[in-house]
Amino acid sequence: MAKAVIATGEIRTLCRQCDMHCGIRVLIRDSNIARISGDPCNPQNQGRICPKAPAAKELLEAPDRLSSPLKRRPDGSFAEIGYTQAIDEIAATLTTIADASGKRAVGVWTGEAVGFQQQADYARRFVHAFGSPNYFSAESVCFASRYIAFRLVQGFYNPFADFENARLILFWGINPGVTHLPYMLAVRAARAKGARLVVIDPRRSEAAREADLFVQIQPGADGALAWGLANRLIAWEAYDKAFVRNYGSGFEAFRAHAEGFTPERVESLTGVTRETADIVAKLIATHRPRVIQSPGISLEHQVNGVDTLRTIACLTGLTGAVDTVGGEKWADPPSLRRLNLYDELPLDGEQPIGADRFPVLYNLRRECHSLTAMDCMLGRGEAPLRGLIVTGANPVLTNPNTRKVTHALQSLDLLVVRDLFLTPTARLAHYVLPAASFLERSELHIFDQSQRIALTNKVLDNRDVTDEYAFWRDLAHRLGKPGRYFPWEDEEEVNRWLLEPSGLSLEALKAHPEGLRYAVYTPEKFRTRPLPTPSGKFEFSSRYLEETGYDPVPVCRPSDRLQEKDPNFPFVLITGARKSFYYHSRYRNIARFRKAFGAPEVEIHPKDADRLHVRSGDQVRVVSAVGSLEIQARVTAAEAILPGVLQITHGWEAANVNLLTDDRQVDRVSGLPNMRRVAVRVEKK
Ligand SMILES: Nc1nc2c(c(=O)[nH]1)N[C@H]1C(S)=C(S)[C@@H](COP(=O)(O)OP(=O)(O)OC[C@H]3O[C@@H](n4cnc5c(=O)[nH]c(N)nc54)[C@H](O)[C@@H]3O)O[C@H]1N2
Ligand SMILES: Nc1nc2c(c(=O)[nH]1)N[C@H]1C(S)=C(S)[C@@H](COP(=O)(O)OP(=O)(O)OC[C@H]3O[C@@H](n4cnc5c(=O)[nH]c(N)nc54)[C@H](O)[C@@H]3O)O[C@H]1N2
Ligand code: SF4
Ligand SMILES: [Mo]
Repeated sequence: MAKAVIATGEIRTLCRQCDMHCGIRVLIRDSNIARISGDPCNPQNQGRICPKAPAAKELLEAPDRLSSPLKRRPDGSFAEIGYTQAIDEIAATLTTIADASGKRAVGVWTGEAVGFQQQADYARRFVHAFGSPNYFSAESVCFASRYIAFRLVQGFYNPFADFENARLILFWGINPGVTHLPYMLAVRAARAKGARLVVIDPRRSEAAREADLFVQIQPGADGALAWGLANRLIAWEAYDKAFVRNYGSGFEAFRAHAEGFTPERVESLTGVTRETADIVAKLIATHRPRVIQSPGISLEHQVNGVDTLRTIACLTGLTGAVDTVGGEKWADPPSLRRLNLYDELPLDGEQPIGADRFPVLYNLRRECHSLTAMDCMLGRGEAPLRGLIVTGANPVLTNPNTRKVTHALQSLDLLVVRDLFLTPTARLAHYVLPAASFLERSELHIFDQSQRIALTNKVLDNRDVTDEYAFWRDLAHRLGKPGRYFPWEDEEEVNRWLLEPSGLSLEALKAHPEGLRYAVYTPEKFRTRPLPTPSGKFEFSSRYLEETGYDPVPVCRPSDRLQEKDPNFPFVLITGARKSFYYHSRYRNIARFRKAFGAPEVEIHPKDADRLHVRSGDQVRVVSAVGSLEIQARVTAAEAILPGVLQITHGWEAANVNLLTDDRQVDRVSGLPNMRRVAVRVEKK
């Protein structure tokens, strides 16, 4: 049972149900959470929160929340088991697997719920200490393409948009009112001061409804549009020549490739009229350098994602918005200790899964390719993967080709899942361990935008669960040797150790849940130090990629063209457009949410619906080359989606769209799967 760490009062902390980490206030009465509201003192969200923040109370107190470790019986049912016994048995099986198939037959997998920073690093540290390079994460179906593209072009992977001072903001398939609320608040403030907003999306998203200009593009055609904009800026000589000359490399090759993207060709590749594309190019030319290119996940869920994102990253160079006020700023990282062990304990000679196929992913991110892991589990891959510990992820609902994912996980000798609930992934596990939620642990968070570090305050003590640190520590200690890599008693000790070089104390951070500034932003750092790219320059063309066997200039491939329709699969399906109430597979067990947004549905244009004699509420079957599912139709307004394009949000067990997505259609550089341009047909039931 969970009990608040104080009997009555208010605890200020951060919501960690998405990567925005908004400030929240948790009101405690009689040792229970009474209410969760926004924290007006937090500069990031200024008191505003999305519906998921107050719902954390219902989520953590949900009747189906796991309260005991479970072990699967041979008949598939689960029996409760003591935590120590579970750790003993898991450690013994890991040792058996390592003895039989080598240490790298063991892997760990972290998901969105523990992703990005400290919590994921515990898992990395564990598997590395164990002696295996096989670390997988949700990032290889999330932002790995953007990370790779921006690091290769600019050196910094995640420049943060200075919305406040921008004059023009381009949203490339991002819908932040739903997905990154604090960003949209900043955009609205900028627009109140006169900034323009252009939204590029095949659907008239919430963001598109607020935009000055909505550019309705065919799914997967963003690379061609970006090249078209580069073509115009170069032809009009309306780009930052001084930046390109002094800090760029490979521009001539880039310019030569841009020449091929004439307005006529771009119109035929994107479905965007040349007049509209010209308006966008003119807006950029007028407002540069205070122009922001903000790409969303849709550009990554494409087979040409890295190159599309490299082209967009290059536009920032053309506009001179690199590390500038009103453009895309680069944050300095804080001085913190690192939990990963790559420097201390190199795993030379250990071949990580997928590193041969996707060397750039491994070299830049030190993470393995999770889709290739499925083949390894099925005995069809380059090496055996026999044991896997999954935490904070639900790959059965979130990874492409669910049938294959399910078979792969079922074929393991050991699957351990740490979660709050018995999810479809957990139901396949040999052991399920109840995990601490974000209010039941304490961790550091970096806000790069404002260069602040914050610490989340633990709100609840819950003896039924273990936090991420305690779990990896216990398992490492039980395994003997790796125990020395987990010397800290608890996460508070870890936090103190991580903070030491920063000069900030844990006590000071506890007193300031909104965070403390660790550095002041200095613009245009490239003037005084080389860019952190291989050449030290802004790379319009990448020699590193060429040497690794890829195109040096970001190429817009024919596969990016409006695909020639296979008559069997005439529709293009976008998957995963987010809804504000849900987060991937989470929150479907909150009754209030299901009432507000009940059933999974396929969005369809009225013309297509008419042709198929489908009405809103009808059940239809959607079929791809990989699988099929039954789902309810919702006929949209005429301008809400392009004809021939459908949309299904992922994360529903009842109509799991990843039954349709294909794990073989991947980006050549990053290995990220195509989730936004899936060829399907619709059959009326
Ligand atoms: N409420 C909520 N918030 C979330 C999440 C969640 O599940 N729920 N998930 C979080 C995570 S992990 C991520 S990665 C982010 C994603 O954040 P976003 O990128 O904002 O997310 P999406 O809603 O998937 O996509 C935004 C828009 O892209 C459009 N789109 C689809 N295909 C294309 C295309 O080919 N080109 C263009 N230009 N647009 C296209 C869709 O129609 C959609 O309106 O959201 C985060 N925030
Ligand atoms: N078709 C399609 N599929 C997609 C996408 C898409 O757009 N289309 N988007 C992809 C993207 S961008 C991403 S990031 C992935 C996300 O993929 P996942 O990370 O697999 O997604 P979640 O559903 O968020 O899974 C998180 C799990 O962690 C549990 N959990 C919650 N809090 C905690 C905690 O504090 N500790 C632990 N240990 N567990 C916790 C939740 O109950 C849930 O089961 O999905 C991808 N899948
Ligand atoms: S946007 Fe919503 S879920 Fe994300 S941190 Fe803010 S309040 Fe929490
Ligand atoms: Mo994501």
